[in-house]
Amino acid sequence: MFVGAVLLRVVLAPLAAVVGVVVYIAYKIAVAPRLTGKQPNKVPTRSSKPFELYYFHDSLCSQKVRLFLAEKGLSDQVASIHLDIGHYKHFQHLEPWYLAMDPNGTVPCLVHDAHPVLDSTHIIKYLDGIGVGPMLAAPTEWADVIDVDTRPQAVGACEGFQTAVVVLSGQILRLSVEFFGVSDTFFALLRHPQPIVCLIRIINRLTGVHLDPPNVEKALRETIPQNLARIDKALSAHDFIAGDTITTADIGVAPAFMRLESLGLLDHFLASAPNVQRWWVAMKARPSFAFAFVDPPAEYAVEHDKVKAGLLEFRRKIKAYGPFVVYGVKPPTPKHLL
Ligand SMILES: N[C@@H](CCC(=O)N[C@@H](CS)C(=O)NCC(=O)O)C(=O)O
Repeated sequence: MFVGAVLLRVVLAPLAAVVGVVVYIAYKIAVAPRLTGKQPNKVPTRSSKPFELYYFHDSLCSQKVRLFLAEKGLSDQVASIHLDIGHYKHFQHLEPWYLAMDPNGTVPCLVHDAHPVLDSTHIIKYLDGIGVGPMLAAPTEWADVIDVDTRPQAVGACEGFQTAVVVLSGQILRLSVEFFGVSDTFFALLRHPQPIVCLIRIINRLTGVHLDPPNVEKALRETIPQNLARIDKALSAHDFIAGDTITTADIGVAPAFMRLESLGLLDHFLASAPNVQRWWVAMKARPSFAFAFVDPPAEYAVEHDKVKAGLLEFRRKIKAYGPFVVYGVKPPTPKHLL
């Protein structure tokens, strides 16, 4: 009797509570909505320009929108407002005034005529729909490569080209946590009003979940090579991914290519993709790149230099040992040994 009661109190009850919490969290993650599109609420504006873009300079989603704005010929009509999303300790995207505009607490957010438009894929669709500049929409068959899905379920399954690049970029998040302090990062992330989002970001940033070995292996061996092969095939027939002119297919993936380049991984992946190599040289020469890929504001120069030095060291290792060794993943068996 006594043993049974002790067992119930000390083992079974806490175990049931833990299982309950885990099931609840898993359920919340599975059904988590994604806030997208034009929001009904009006927000205070900060400039007289028609568009305001809240962005972080090294966010793939922000770079995609900046590239798109420049290709539309709208760069002069945009007021750019840089937010530190915690890489330099400020976590401005979690401040109440920003969360009132974007309850996701993510960048980018475009404000057009005082209305916030959320999510990079929806921002570019929205801008294509308001009749300014050239139409840039790619055929729907390219929709999966354009999207940057950072929701936990997508990252967890390493779905899609850009998500796989986000997985390999966990390295950059590690650098920022390493440089700017674990406890500061932890307490800052607690500020997010949605407990689930808050928990996931803490796990991601502090434990490097993005660098989960099976996920990294899938990114290196499958998701990225397969998508590059598909893009290379498309580029064998024309100058741009979806035809003879630039579209959101090219704009959508370009930041992921830039990220692979800054991690020192691009040469590895492009070795067997000659058409992508040619396309990438031509893409980088476009004037829109100067608007899209920028340094952070001068106040972050010292921190930015530290991150740059960390990346340089990471690239050196990739060059010396190759991505499989550096990410701790078993290399694929050479074809002749299969
Ligand atoms: N699907 C969204 C994803 C937005 C997103 O996750 N943005 C990242 C930067 S690329 C962010 O703001 N992260 C904030 C954080 O990790 O705390 C989009 O395409 O805009």
